[in-house]
Amino acid sequence: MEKTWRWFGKNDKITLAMLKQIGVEGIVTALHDVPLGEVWTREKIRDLKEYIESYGMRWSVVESLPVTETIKYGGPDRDQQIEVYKESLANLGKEGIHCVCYNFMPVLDWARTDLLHDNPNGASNLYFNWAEFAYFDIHILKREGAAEEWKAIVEGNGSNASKALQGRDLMAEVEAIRAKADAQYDRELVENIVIKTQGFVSGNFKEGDEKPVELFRELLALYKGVTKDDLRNNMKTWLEAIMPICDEYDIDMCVHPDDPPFPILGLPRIVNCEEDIQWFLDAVPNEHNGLTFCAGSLSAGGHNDLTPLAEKFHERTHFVHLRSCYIFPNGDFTEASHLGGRANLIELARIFEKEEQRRMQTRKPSTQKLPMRVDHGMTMLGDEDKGYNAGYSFLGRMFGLAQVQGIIATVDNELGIKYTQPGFFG
Ligand code: DNO
Ligand code: MN
Repeated sequence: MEKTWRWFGKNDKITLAMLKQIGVEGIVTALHDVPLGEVWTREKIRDLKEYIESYGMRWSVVESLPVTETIKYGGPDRDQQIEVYKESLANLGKEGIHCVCYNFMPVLDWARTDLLHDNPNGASNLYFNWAEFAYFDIHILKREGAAEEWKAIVEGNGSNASKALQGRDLMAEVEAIRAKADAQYDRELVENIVIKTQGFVSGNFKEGDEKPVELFRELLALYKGVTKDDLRNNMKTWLEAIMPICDEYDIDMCVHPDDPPFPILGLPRIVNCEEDIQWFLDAVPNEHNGLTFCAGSLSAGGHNDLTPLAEKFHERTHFVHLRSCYIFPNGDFTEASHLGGRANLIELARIFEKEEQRRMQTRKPSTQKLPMRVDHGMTMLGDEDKGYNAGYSFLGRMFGLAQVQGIIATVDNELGIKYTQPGFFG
């Protein structure tokens, strides 16, 4: 696999020169300054690409070229937005970029309730607390029917969320939170769930948004009546529309799984388990329609067994996120060490290293490499003061990357593949 790193552009305090020192080979980034729904021009793409190349690395993956809400819920300007997307894709292809990550999660991209949860080692990790999330839904968002939905989940409606929460008196916990919550607590929760995580990934919310909760409600309203089947059909329509461009320019599309891997806030979610993955791959059977194998997002759901998933889907995986989650007995989850948790990254690295060998034999040079990044990392040793996006610390991610580099070198040794560590004389 190619060792890559998510970098947020020229203003990122973590510079390309720093990344070069820690063995990063390829960059994962986006044109973060282009507003949602506008075309990415060749000039802007080329400018960033050349800047990355001037540091001896390549722009390996676009994460993300965002799919606007209208394409997801099937709004009136959907066709126009699909055209915009196609134009951006063609421009990327013309500039020699061949891998694009996106997600099909309505409204909310990835979600956590606590961004600095204490780890036993004194560092911190991202954390998802179901009771806090339910409190946010019922009492801050005040979503219609939310309390009834949560009750049905807790009472056992057969869903994966219901299984995750088995035996937990979630409604009592929500009440306990409500009894102690004040305006500041609510504000912090909104910051964590909506602003600090969403701000830089979905483009829907921005730092400084005055009324994020109101904006949230407006976005949720767009999905009124949109079912899981509707969302699936909209994804299929969109994929079919863009595949000719992907064929022409040899672009791999890779959808990021839902995080957490459950439907939330009454919204349908369609990429969070084996059956979902199989569905979208079969719906559009073109090898350019592929998956971002995010071991972290998938392992946050007890229903997902990661090694068999990788064994099943490696040929349609075009981008890998190697991190792992730990699920507490009550169903909450946090990000584990890259050497622990539910995802066995050693086994996954073995599968994907073999997959890269296969790609060397079967694909054109432009899409032979299989890019991998460690995704999130701990916040540690003063990362807090360095200016970073939630989960995207410098030292914490570097620690994870070093561990994963060791795993890959070991696996390569077993497989008889020559491992190279960039940046050294030998
Ligand atoms: C979560 C992370 C996310 C991801 C976006 C993609 O696992 O990888 O930041 O990049 O959800 O849209
Ligand atoms: Mn991920």
